[in-house]
Amino acid sequence: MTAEYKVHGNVAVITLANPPVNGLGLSTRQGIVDGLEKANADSAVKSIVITGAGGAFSGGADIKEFGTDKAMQEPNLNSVIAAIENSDKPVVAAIHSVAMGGGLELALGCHYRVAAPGCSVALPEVKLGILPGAGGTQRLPRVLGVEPALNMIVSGEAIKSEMLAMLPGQKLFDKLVASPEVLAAEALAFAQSVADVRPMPLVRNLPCKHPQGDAYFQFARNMVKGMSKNFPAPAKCVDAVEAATKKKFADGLATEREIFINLMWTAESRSLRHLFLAERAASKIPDVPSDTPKRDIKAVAVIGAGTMGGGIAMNFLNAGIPVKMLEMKQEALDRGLATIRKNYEAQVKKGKLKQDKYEQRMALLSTTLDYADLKDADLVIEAVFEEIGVKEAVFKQLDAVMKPGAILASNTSTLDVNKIAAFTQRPQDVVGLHFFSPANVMKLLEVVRGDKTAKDVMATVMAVAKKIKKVAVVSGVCDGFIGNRMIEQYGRQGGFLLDEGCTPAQVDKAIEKFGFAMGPFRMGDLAGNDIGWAIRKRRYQEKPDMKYSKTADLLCEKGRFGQKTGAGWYDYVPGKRDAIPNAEVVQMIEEHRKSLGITPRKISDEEIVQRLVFALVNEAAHILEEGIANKASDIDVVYIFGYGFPVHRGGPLNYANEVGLFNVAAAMKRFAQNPLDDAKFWQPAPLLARLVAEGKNFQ
Ligand code: 3H9
Repeated sequence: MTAEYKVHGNVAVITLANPPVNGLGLSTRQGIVDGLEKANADSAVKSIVITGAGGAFSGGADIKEFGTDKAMQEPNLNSVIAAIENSDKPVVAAIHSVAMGGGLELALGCHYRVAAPGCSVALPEVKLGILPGAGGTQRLPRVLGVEPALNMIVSGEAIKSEMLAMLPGQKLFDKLVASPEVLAAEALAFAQSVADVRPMPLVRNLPCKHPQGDAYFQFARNMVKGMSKNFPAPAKCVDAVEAATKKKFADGLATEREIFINLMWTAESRSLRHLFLAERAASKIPDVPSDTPKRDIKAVAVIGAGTMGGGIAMNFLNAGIPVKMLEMKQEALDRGLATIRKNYEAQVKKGKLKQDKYEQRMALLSTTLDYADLKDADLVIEAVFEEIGVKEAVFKQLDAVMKPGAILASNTSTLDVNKIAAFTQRPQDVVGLHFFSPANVMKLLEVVRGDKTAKDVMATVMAVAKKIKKVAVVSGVCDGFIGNRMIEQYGRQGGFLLDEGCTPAQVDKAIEKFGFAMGPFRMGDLAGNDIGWAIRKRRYQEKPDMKYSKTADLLCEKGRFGQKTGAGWYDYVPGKRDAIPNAEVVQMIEEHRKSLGITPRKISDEEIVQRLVFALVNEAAHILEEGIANKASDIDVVYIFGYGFPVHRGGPLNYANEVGLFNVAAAMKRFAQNPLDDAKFWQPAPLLARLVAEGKNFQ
């Protein structure tokens, strides 16, 4: 049982004890009901307190139970709340730290609520593609008022208990105690003080009205529609709260329940729930236990003050960690510093950063031209030119000056981390930290584990990633690691589609409609087409059998490198990012097609999307089988946080599972029949073929 029962004087205390966040799984729900029964049967008990052990009152329903029989098994959360409401003795919720989702709903079912300050209060179900399904949409408007409640339900954002306690007329908290330390004693005293009060108050009996009724809900609907185009849940939250204002409580509850169950089965909700768990699972490395000792990272050094180096430095400054930045020339340092300043000043201007915080961060930054000045850093990250000879020079110098135990990291996006490690006498301290540009904004961090990287180095960098608010995913060593290795196949398909009859705008539009933030050609223009060109030139030498469309090379030969040159696949007006289709580029593609003797055909959006996305899936299956990625969900996390893959589809492998792996493999076999495509690539990866044969999904 994951709820404890104790009696203090004449108050029974039921303590949720289901770490890490007292999720309301079946055994906890049963524990609450059993506790209530015991308390009601004990004549010495006059009132009841429900609270949570450890660092949470409750984080809500147990997300890991969703999709299993246990989620719906009685007592379900609504039955638990009904048992509280029907209790003969008053029930007081003693709320602290975290009261979210079903946890808050549980508290709203209690007769009274006593809260500690600093508690994060939220109905975050919308972030999982559902809505509160245990009365939250019906009870919260009754205690906070319709508008504040709807804002909380639609945004899912947490608000601190002390802020909520200040809302005029709020009935959420009966008492806000002075500090978390006194909560237990104050809740007991409160429970004693209300032991004989009859009738006992119930939130369900409070009125729920909005003075502007229909007009307000129409306005809310319009707002929500604009904000959440790929997700059904936010609009449904409005429906449920409207029901609270228009229907009897029991009928409103039934409406909420029906919507909750329908949303739970949507692909969008499955994707969001998958991502919630995937993001947290990514930080776990199978052979590196969570109690692995970590090295202390108190000071960081960054080699290179270019766009990447500056962005990397900002992450640490933002987290309060001092950074020393090294460059070869003073001018380069000055330029780097000026860019960092400019970035922070833009944030100050927008009101996102306070002036004093900006100054504090800049005060943590120092610069040097001398490697010897880096010797005391605990972690050094190299962000210099992507060329193995340059890396060799840097790592040899670092090896000579850095103190023993310092972690030596490379921000390489393509080079062999094992080779880089071998430039030093301490390969166990070398790791890849592949940041994504702009490094101060993008959440993804690929942590590249070399063959000799020590386990405590891995544990340390994963913890550091969390500190600087990155989502870190571990990759083994291979060309392009997880993300760029996959994107190369996606890019190749983009090229073949042009050869066969598409325009860049047609391809981009199709995949953007699918939900990608940007299609492959707009992305190429943003990143710089010359980068892909350099990689292809290398590939032509290394893998002469690999087939590529030549259109991208022709584009680069015209100097159309993308936004930075004002011209790429599209044209750009200086200072703007809008992609304007260019007739000459389209003509260039047509002429190239003609030169190959290809008659263009009309290609459907469906084929475009399948070829681009399934190319990612097939390469991902190879990556998984080779052990480059530890698990399928890691690959989804890489694509969601680093490559603009649509969140509502949950990442390429979750999407493939949703489509059905049999269908994915069948499409690949079809694509292999296309003589203009790459038949060899489209052979389903052995892992994929095996999963299809066994009727299984990517796990
Ligand atoms: C709901 O309540 C539906 C009801 O309306 C209706 C029901 C009928 N369940 O985030 P962290 C785990 S829907 C299971 O790194 P933090 C998490 O997986 C639910 N596990 O910590 C991780 O496990 P592990 C509505 C949960 O301190 C560990 O806790 N509630 C749950 O940064 C630490 O998580 C939500 O959506 C859960 N509900 O943040 C709340 N929550 O160590 C979602 C967390 O094995 N949770 N875990 O990887 C959060 O927002 C944050 O986790 C929280 C803690 C703020 C609680």
